[in-house]
Order: sequence, then C-alpha cells, then structure tokens
Amino acid sequence: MKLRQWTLMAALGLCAATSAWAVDYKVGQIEIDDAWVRATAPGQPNGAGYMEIDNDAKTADRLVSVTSDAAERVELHTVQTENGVARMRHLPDGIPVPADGEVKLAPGGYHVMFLKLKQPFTEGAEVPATLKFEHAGEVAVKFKVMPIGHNAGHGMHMKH
Ligand SMILES: [Cu+2]
Repeated sequence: MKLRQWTLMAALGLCAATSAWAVDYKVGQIEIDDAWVRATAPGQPNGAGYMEIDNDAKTADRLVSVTSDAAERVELHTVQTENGVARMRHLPDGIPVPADGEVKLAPGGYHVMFLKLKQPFTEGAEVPATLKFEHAGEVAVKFKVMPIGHNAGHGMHMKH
C-alpha cells in the first residue's frame, strides 16, 4: 500500500511538472492554450499577450474583447507591414476564430494589447484577464509572464 501511494504521487508529480506552463482553459467548445505575456522593461507602459485559441464548434466564433485589472485599457491588435515597417493596428471588431479550427496570437501577428500597465509584468508572475467570445461567452484566464527575450520573433522593430 505504501509503495502504491508513492508510485501514484510520483506519477502525479511528473504530470504536474510537464504541464506546468501550458495551462488550458475552456469555455463552451473553445479551448485556450499557452496564454503568456512578455515581461516588461522598467518604464514600459504597454504589454502584449499571446495564446492559442482552439474552436471545436461547427460555427465560427470571435474573440470580441479582453478585460483585465492589470491595465487601464485592453485592446485586440494585429500587425501589418507598411513600407517595410511593422505597425500595430487596433481591431475594434476583435479576432475571428474559424469554425472547427484555431487562431494563434503570436509575436508579429494578433495580440492582446495591455495599455497603461498598473504595474510592470514581472517574469514568473501571472496576469489575470477575462476573455469574451461572441458565442462561447466569457472565460477567466491567467497569462503567464515569460522572460523579455521569449519568442522574440520579428516583433523587434514594431512601432505603435
Ligand atoms: Cu499592439
């Protein structure tokens, strides 16, 4: 009996370790994976958040808004390149989520823009936020704060 308990604990421990950062959230048939924000440098007023949204439903959905106490305002943005310069663009209608498909918010593309942070995003912390989908409804998530250099991609020359 003692041995069996140990085995179970070891198995659970391993499981927790491997899935520690890929926190999944679900609302209706929408699943959110790998929600993260990049840590902010001192004095940096805004922060960007990313995640993967999976939709198992046979109908398209839409991420219409994100709210969070961590920032004065939260917007949904994309990045468009004009004359070789990547610029962020506000998406007042939100981000479309295809039926039976997925959309990725990632550096260089769709992102959640946290504007006027109330305090810096510090590595290892979590940023609570509420996602609102047109059909699936609302879900509370936590964005994990990753190091400044995490997944830098080509978002380095971005202008707002
Ligand atoms: Cu932006």
